[in-house]
Amino acid sequence: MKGLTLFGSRSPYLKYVAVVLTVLVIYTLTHHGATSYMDINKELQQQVKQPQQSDPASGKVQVPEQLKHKPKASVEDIEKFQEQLLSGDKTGWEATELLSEEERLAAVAQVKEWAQLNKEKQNGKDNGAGAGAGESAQGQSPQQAESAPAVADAGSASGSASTVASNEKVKATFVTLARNQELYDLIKSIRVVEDRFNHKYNYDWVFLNDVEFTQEFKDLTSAICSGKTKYGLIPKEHWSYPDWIDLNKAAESRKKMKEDKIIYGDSESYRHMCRFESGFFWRNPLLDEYEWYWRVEPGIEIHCDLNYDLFKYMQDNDKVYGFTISIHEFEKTIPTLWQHTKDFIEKNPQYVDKDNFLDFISDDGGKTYNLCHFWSNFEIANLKFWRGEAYKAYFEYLDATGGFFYERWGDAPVHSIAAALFLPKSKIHYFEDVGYRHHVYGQCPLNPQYRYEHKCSCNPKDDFTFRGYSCGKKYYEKMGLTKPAEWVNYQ
Ligand SMILES: Nc1nc2c(ncn2[C@@H]2O[C@H](COP(=O)(O)OP(=O)(O)O)[C@@H](O)[C@H]2O)c(=O)[nH]1
Ligand SMILES: [Mg+2]
Repeated sequence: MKGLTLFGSRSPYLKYVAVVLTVLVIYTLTHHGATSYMDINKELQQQVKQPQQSDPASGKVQVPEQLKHKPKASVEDIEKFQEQLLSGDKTGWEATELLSEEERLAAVAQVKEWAQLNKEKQNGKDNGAGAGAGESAQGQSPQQAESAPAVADAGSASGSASTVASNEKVKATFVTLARNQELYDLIKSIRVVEDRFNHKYNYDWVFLNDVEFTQEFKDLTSAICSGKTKYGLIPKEHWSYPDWIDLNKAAESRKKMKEDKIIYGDSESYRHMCRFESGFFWRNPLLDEYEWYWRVEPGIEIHCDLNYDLFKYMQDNDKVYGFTISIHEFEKTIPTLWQHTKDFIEKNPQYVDKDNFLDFISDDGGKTYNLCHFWSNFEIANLKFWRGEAYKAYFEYLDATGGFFYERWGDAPVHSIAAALFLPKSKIHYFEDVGYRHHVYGQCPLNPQYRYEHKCSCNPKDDFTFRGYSCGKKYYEKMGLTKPAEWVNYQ
């Protein structure tokens, strides 16, 4: 083998270089605390097991004890080790066999010189002179940056914002609207959300239903949730026909939509659900104490470990609305939604943010809606947005038209249009790092290193982001984001 030939040769120069390099490698490993590949792996495992903790004083995430650097080897330790190594003592390593006496003495002299230089540098630093000179840069080298996962680790991204982070606990909760008969699909979702995320943070969970939850529902969900659980019966006025709705007209519309084979076209309860999610869930008194929510539906999956606090990320980075999947709406469910939206805006131009994201939802400057929306079965958002004047006025305007019943407006396009128009686009956050699935559509982070490090269980071939029916490509383009390097293979 080539390597052996090299060591086996009598070329004094190469052997000498090999020994000096070995010395430097050993020094680097011991001096910087990361003692071996095995140790790094152990540390990574510990990191996963350890919940992130905030320093009450600064609010910053603390480094778990196990990850703090081990005591550094002193220059003296290394010198001693090298002298032993080069002395001809054969314990451990037999490199000296390769050296002539002359070469050995030259190597010893070299190590001594190096040790002396290091001591001088160290003394200089202790005296405050030349601090930082010769220090390795704190940031990533270009090479490291290149090999970093293409999926931004929002955890570390939020690190930059930790200077403005408050140490108050985020006022956040999960919220789930569900039927009693969905219990067994739901507990699978809760289990995976807990395992991938919430067992580290113990956020509360609010359950809402238009009928009383069964005792079994409460017992099982309470057993799985790590935070407090709360169960709410939706008041009638949030889940019924408003008095201005013509019930015959609504029934006619359902009949027609059924004939046209529109999904949920003939369902009354689906319409109540969409209207509730649009205009009322955030008014439920159980949510009053919270500022943030994460919506979870029965049957969803989370594919990857989430090793940072997503709520805190949203809060610290001044975000308002977070999503995972964006998709086109079925046009036949919302034939007049955009016209009503334009009418509302004409009457209330003050609500449209100057840095809005209209580009994402319209391809012709607002003339028509391109049907793109954020899929609302996953939402991490600030309740203040729905509680605010603009959204409340918008919802009430839409509700008065009867479109939730005469057509079949979904809460997803309603939420998305509002977020795109009333928020600056910088407040919308795409959780590209959250592996997620609902029904047939899913998101699977495309970067293999990310999937490996976050123990993802998804197949990137199932990622929907860049497929034709998705709005993912448009989102990246209109938000000015760089697509993951792998995207071309998953269109
Ligand atoms: N309590 C209650 N929850 C409902 C009802 N219909 C739908 N949901 C919930 O509303 C959410 C969306 O409904 P789903 O059937 O999943 O609609 P899809 O995701 O659009 O297919 C889910 O969390 C359901 O559990 C209903 O009639 N009563
Ligand atoms: Mg669903």
